[in-house]
Amino acid sequence: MALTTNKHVLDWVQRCADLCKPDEVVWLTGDEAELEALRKEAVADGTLIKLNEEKLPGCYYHHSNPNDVARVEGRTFICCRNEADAGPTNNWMAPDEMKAKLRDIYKGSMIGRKMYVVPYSMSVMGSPFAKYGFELTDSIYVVLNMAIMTRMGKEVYDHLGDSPDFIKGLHSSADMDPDKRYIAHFPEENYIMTVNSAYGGNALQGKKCFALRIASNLGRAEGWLAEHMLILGIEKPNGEITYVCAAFPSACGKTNLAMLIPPEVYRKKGWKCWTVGDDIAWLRPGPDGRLWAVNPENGFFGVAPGTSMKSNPNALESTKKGTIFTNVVLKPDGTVWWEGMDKNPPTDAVDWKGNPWDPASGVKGAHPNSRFTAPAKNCPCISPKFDDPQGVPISAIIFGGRRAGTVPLVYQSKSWAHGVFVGSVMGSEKTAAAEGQVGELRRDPMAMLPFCGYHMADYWQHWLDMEKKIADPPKIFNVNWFRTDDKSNFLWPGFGENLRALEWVLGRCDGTADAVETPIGYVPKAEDICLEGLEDEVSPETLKELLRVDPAQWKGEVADIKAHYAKFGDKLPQELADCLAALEKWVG
Ligand code: OXD
Ligand code: MN
Repeated sequence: MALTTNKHVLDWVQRCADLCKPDEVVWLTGDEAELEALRKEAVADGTLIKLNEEKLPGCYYHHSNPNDVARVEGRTFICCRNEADAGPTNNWMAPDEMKAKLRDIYKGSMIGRKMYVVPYSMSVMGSPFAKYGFELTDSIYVVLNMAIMTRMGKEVYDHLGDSPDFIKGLHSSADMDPDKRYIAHFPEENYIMTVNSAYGGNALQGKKCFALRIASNLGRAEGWLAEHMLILGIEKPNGEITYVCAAFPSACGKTNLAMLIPPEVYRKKGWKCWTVGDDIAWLRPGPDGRLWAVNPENGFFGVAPGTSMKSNPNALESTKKGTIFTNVVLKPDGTVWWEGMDKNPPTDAVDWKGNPWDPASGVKGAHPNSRFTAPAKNCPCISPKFDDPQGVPISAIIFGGRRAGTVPLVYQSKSWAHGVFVGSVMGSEKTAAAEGQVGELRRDPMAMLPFCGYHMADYWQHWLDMEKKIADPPKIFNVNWFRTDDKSNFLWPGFGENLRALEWVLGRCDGTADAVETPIGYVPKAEDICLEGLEDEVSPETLKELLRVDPAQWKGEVADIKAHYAKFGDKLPQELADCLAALEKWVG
């Protein structure tokens, strides 16, 4: 039975049902009894495997279709009326053309299935940040993941009332044909259509589709920012908590930073870290002139391989209850394993494809992009402000990437506009885990390359314009944990030790830390970074090397930034061109 009298919702759901022809339309409430019945149904039809209730209470396992294991950037489209508005970094298709294509695929795709109506809110319901959406889907797996990743529930109808102000989303698993897989966004209609994939980043529409691609458009129109950023609270020994946001391309340790554990010497002094978000931040100017952030999500969709008690105990702990594991190794005792969890691969286990797995075979048991979908509340260091409808005030925005040379451990931009420049040119060198040549540099502005729902140069202009709306803006920094020596050894230990660089960031925010001004920005002097307890691993000479700004290396950087900017033609904001010109003048 429909749970609303909202005509806009009812008409649209009816139109989708007429097209997809499900046997039944199920209006979900998000109540626990209903979700439990869906879990049972999913176990009965083989979609989910119930895991060991004693060791992993409320946890389930899912094998995906082997052809459906990751985001598909080549099949992700921004369908705005003018191609020029999508910009050079997005795939574009005219809305009518995409809809005609999709109509053929959706037509009758739910015959013999149910269509679930999932009401959900991104961020706490009723918060000034909250945005409401519906995902219509034929996949119980998608429903149960959405129930973890978003605030799902019938309360959405009360908050929405009769308003047409909601994000529409249609999803069908159809027949999982990868050649007919589409992740389509219609920002002018607040509409998301995804088909032939059930993978999180494609099909859990609240995440990348809504909270980044559609929300980046909403933010531009309404004067806020939707960013691919973690949110971390850092508590000093005096109890004061400072919040920072950080954006990194993949494979740069974003989840580890979001759940950072301070080094022992810091812990003993009373430093603590609090996770507000691990992937997405919505940022709005507050009445106090500061920039305030919420994490619009309610769970973590984390990469499993490499997550261990050593690398990220908080992430691992988050997966101990109420979690859905996808494409990891399934152990005979109904628990899970993945490469990098520990050094004891299980015997008699089943690999991500569902086949018996021999760890000695040399073949990986878990897919490299296998995932856990875990409730954020499980995280031992979840911030007490996680559910605060007002969010948290942000003191620093941190950009970063994986760079073997050139970019120092940490530096501060000279101004907001210069910080936008720093974000617009950030990039990362490819690791063996990514497609392409190892070491090849991919520029990934603000880590938004696959997620900005409109022209990237307009997005930079929006960032520049935001300065006028924030009387007391966060300071903007860049970090690089990955600088190496000439034998390719990392110079910096990373992980919890990164707090040492963050301490300098906090010191710059409250005016207590010193720096030297260089042409790239403010860089700490070696003595400004605390090495207490780390003396055996990082010598003062190594730290100097980590902080070195070498004009010869920056000359190559400037040439590469020029090529990157050339893609944006005359849309490139003048302030960013000026920042590049200043660097060019320096390197000669
Ligand atoms: C993610 C991503 O899964 O950025 O968060 O791809
Ligand atoms: Mn992400």
